[in-house]
Parts: sequence; C-alpha cells; structure tokens
Amino acid sequence: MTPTITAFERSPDRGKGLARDMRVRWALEEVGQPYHVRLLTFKAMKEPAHLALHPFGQIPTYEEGDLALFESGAIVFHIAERHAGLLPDDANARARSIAWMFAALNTVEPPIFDRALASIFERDEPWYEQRLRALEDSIRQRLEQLSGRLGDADWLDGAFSAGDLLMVSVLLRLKGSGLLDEYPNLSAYVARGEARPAYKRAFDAQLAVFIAASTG
Ligand SMILES: N[C@@H](CCC(=O)N[C@@H](CS)C(=O)NCC(=O)O)C(=O)O
Repeated sequence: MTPTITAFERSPDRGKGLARDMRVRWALEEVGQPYHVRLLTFKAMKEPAHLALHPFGQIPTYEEGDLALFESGAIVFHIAERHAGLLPDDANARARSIAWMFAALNTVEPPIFDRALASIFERDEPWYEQRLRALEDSIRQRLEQLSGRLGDADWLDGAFSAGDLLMVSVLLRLKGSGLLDEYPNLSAYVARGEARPAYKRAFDAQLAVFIAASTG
C-alpha cells in the first residue's frame, strides 16, 4: 500500500528542505518506497480532520492503511523498521543507530531549532544578541562533541543509517549560520548526506511544491 504523508502547501522556508516532511521523504526515497503527498495550508492543519491525525496540528503525518502516525522521528523509525536499508541487521548496531536517531532529535535539534525560532520571533527584543550568543554556545558545545565522535568517519556508526538521516536533517538548519563551518568534518558529513541520490530526489520533490505554490 502506498503511504500518504502531509506537507506544507507553502513552506515557510521557501523550499530550502527544512520542513520536517523532508526527512520523511528522504527516508522513503532511501528505501525505494513511493508515496503520496497531501498538501495543507496552515488553516487546514488546525482543523478537526488533520487534528484527528496529528494532535498538535502539525506536519508531517503518515498514513498507510489503518495506521496513522505523527512525529517525524517516529515516522522515519517506522519506515526504517519496515524496509531494508536504514537500520543495520546486527541487533547491537541497530540499537546504536536508534540511539543516534534519538540523539539527533532530543539532544542536537533543540538548541538549533531554538536559534532558528529566536532569529525569527525575538530579533527585535533588547536581549536578542545575548540570547543568540547563549544559544550558539549551546549549539557549539553539541557540535564540538559530535565532531569529536564522528572523527574522520563517513557516518556516525558504520554504514549510513536512519541515525545519520536524522542527524544530517537536523544539522542542515545551520547552513548559512557559519556554525557548521567551524567543524570541517561535520560540514563534510552534511555534504555527504546532501549528495545522496535519495536526498536529492526528496529535496527536489519538496522544492517543486514550493515552486508550484509560488507560480500557480
Ligand atoms: N516534533 C515534530 C515537530 C513537527 C513540526 O514542528 N512541524 C512544523 C513544520 S517543520 C509545523 O507543522 N509547524 C506549523 C505549526 O506548528 O503550526 C516532528 O518532528 O514531527
């Protein structure tokens, strides 16, 4: 059965691949699973039909037969469990990949996302510069640690896995901030993720939605 995911009809990031349907698209592309996309306006995301799928009225969601899921991490995990290619067969290596998935979403993403939000909503506050510095210090601490762990390896734990897919997705939000450039091995790691054919297909599909919304 072909799953259906939801995405922004008009993404606030203007097609830069940062909306969280991107990581789900990428996972589906990695495992070769075709999918449908239902596009939503911000208004539709808060209406009962969508709230029945997603309690917080957000994207992405994932529907497949009787199953409806929300939370990008849970969706990527579901895809990785159902298809070969995103989690290792060895039980211990699999557990470690799952740990990296959680690390990406719980440990690395929060300060990065807070910085992105602050730069939009708090820019005019008198304490903005101070807040930005504090957030960037937190991000640098995580990047330093991650950079140390990655070393000169291509991926975080052996072959590319769902852990890398989520970690690269999270780090991509730092592009253009200069922060990632301070850690050349992390910049190269993100570039390796972006160079994957599955990533490119997912990115192009998400960008096509934004272009269609802007020209239609
Ligand atoms: N933790 C959730 C976050 C979902 C989320 O923040 N989605 C954003 C798009 S990237 C959204 O729907 N924003 C609109 C809103 O919250 O109203 C996940 O990973 O799926």
